[in-house]
Amino acid sequence: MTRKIRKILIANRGEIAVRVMRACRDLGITSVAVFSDADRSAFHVRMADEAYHIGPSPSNQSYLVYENVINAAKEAGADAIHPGYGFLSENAEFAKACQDAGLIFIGPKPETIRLLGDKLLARETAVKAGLPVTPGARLQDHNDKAVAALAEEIGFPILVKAAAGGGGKGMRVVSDPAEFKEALAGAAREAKAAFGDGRVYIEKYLARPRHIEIQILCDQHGNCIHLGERECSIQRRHQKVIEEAPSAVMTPELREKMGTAAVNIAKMSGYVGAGTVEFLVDQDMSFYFLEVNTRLQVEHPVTEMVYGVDLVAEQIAIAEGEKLRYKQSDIAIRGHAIECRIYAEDPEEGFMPSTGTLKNYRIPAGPGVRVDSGVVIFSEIPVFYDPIIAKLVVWGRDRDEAIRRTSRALEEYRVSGPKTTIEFHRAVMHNEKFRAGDLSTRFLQEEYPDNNYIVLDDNLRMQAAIAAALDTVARERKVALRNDSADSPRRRCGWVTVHRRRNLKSFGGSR
Ligand code: MV4
Repeated sequence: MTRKIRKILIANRGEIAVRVMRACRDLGITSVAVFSDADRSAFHVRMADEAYHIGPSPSNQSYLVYENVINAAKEAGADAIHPGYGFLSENAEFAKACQDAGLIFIGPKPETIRLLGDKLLARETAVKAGLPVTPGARLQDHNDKAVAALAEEIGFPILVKAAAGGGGKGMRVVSDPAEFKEALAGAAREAKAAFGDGRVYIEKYLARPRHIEIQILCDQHGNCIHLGERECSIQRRHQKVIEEAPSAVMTPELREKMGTAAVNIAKMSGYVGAGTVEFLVDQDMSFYFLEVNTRLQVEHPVTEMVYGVDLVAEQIAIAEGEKLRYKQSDIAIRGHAIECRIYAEDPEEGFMPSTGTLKNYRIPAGPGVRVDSGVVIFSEIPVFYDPIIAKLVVWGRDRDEAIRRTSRALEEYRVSGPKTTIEFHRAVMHNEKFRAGDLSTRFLQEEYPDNNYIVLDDNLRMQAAIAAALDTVARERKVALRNDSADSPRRRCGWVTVHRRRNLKSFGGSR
């Protein structure tokens, strides 16, 4: 059964709301924004065809109040709701409420969201579907002597995880058997407080894995394909910072194996829509199922760029009941893409959110460059939400070209007002381990232990010295213009020497 979608309400804000609206416009679908008090004149509101106010600034009084969102959709006469990421995107109750209101929820079925949202049930589904998992177990009774025996059998270090967890909450690493009981109780208590669900389980702890995830697309007719992997190891405090596709260590054989595994758990769970299957990959390239994200992810554009697929357009087609337009054999990778998440955070102050007005904002462009921005010049960055302001996504023929173009694009980016992570990304693009593709989830901790990423390498030190010298000379001769306003002293590299020539012949043309 197919049902044409004419109007979509986007239950989100910022760059992802804008991203979904662009797909709507490409498809001739009317887009409806929702907004809180703080977002009255936000970019996503200006980009929409229509907009509805849904409450005060705090998200638990606006973007998270699903009755308000559904009422707006009904009032607008929308056919469907796209939840973006975060907010209500993985809320099974919300997906069900959409269904009950006669609205298409652009995502998996409520039952699938519920099943995979429970990390323990997801793990058990993965086992049933034949996916490798790290040695581990469900725990019935924490005081059971068998539990201690089980831990010994698995071997330390052991990781205690919360069934309701995600994003690292309710996790405990245990290296010493003596600390085991206390860790179990602590994790259970924390999980109970955070999620109202104190169930925990244990797994063998991998100390220095990569985080690699597989993108999947499944239609309502039982067809399911994968679109390769994204390498997401560069993260801090469970927040991804840089992602890329493909992974520098991937082989076609391993991609095929991991992709098939992802498709298998999708089929086992009755998956419909776009989704992501996360894996940990060990130094010896063994991979282990981690969890399934039942939403469009922040980092989806790197997959779009290397596979030439519009994932949001595919989500919409799937929601309309269309059959997948691609067979697995149609999916071919081309080149390399890197995403830098541009956060309004101050790397020099421990990545504290930095709010205020964007007094200057100029985004890069040129070959291979895509910027998914949620803001424009003079936008206000509110304190209430995730501080992501844009994603810089860059394509190259190979990883090396993608890195060089990313560096160039980062140089071109201009932001004044709030502090951003742009400088931080510039440092990583010059990092030798990064350039070698030598990554793990501990990359940032190991490379920048005190957040002191502003360690100039020889090349940058030289550039800075030359720029400082030129600066002095330029000031004396009064022939230099600063090419843009920027707050960082490192941007002295961006001074331009302007040669003014007195005796230029006029060619008669007007300028
Ligand atoms: C692990 C692990 C090592 N061993 N499981 C972190 C969040 C949650 N989704 C699962 N996580 C991990 N599970 C085992 N058996 C290490 C992590 C982990 C991690 C995983 C992906 C990306 C970043 C991470 C940062 C710290 C820990």
